[in-house]
Amino acid sequence: LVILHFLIITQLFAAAKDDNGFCDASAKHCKPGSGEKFLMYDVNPPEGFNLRRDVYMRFAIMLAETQKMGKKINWRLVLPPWHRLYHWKSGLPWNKFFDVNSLKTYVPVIELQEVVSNSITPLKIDRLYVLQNYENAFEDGVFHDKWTITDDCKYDGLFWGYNNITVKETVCVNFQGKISKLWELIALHPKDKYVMFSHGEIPLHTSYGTKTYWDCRKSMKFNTGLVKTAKNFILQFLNCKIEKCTTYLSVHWRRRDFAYSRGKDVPSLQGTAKQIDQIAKDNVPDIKTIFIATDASETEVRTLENDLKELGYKVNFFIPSKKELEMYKDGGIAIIDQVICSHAAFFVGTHDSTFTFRIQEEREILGFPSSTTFNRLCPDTGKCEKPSKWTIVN
Ligand code: GFB
Repeated sequence: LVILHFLIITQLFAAAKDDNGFCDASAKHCKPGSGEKFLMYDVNPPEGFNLRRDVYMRFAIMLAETQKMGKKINWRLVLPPWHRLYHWKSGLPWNKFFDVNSLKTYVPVIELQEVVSNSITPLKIDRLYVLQNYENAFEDGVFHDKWTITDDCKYDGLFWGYNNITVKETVCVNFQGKISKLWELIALHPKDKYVMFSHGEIPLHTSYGTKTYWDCRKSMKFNTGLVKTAKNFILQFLNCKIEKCTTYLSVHWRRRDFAYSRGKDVPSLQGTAKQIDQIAKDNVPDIKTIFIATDASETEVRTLENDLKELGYKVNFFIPSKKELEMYKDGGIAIIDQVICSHAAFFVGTHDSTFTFRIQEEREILGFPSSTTFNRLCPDTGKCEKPSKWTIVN
């Protein structure tokens, strides 16, 4: 195993030398055509924004960790546009939502549209690895990290709607285990310059919850315009101008598909206000201002708002103007909701929602006590497991 690992790393560095020219971590000195290589990936189309953020971290860490192992290697991670998300309508670059310069402090990244526009000819991906799960993940009752090249798969993506991207060779791979194992596939063809993995959600984190994970997570700062809009709202409606507010309680109330497909994990519409009231009384009895982030329908929103008002609360939602919606899109509005939730004195989320997880991480980065962060709405009756606490490691 050690020999195999050595061979792979040697091949990778040999390939890097062939191409001469390296990216530094900030990717400022990595000009197109200078020999850099591009690592591309996509995610199963039905997956939402916040799981995709997690998949980004897996790839970013995969690259950063390899860079740390010794010499610099000249790979850049290509940021896949937010294309045709199930919950959103349009495909957008990362800079709409994130501070891409901050991402670059962790690993060299580049927007896909830059790669495409920097390429003189239509972009031809050297190898597209279509990842798929094994039929039986627990052969002999054990989950082993492994991959097998097969001859049966279908690429179900659309290259993010770009019709000038093509592929030289498609390789079908059954894959399970840690993402760092993808280097073994890349090493099979060390001369490849553009390598893409489809179904990037299949490989697992190498270091979930570790310092490495949090270093990467901290670099995922939001677009400054979105943060500014959220902070203006907090100042104007929630009466707070500091990072750790003491003036309001926030709730992420996930509805839509969760309301019907996860009824056992979430409260009923009628039960929600009563539960928020109890949580507020038990934890922040002096607070009478509530901020609600939600994907609920207009009718559900009005019902909850009225119920909470009857219980004596001032209720706030971020309702974008037409211009703001046009400018920020659904994704930007979701981020503004997350930022507002993350600064509250106390936060209550929805069980198993990645939208909630990302708010909890943001609060860990801001330094809130974890008792004010890892809280959830419960079903009206029955069991209600406490949320796992993924606390920050500095
Ligand atoms: O982000 P996400 O993966 O979280 O998907 P889950 C939910 C999407 O719904 C978000 C919208 O990206 C938003 O567009 N959304 C949800 C919200 N809550 C809010 C909110 O409070 N405010 C705003 N503005 N928008 C996953 C789904 O959802 O759950 C998968 O993405 C699947 O498709 C899975 O359904 C079960 O992890 O909550």
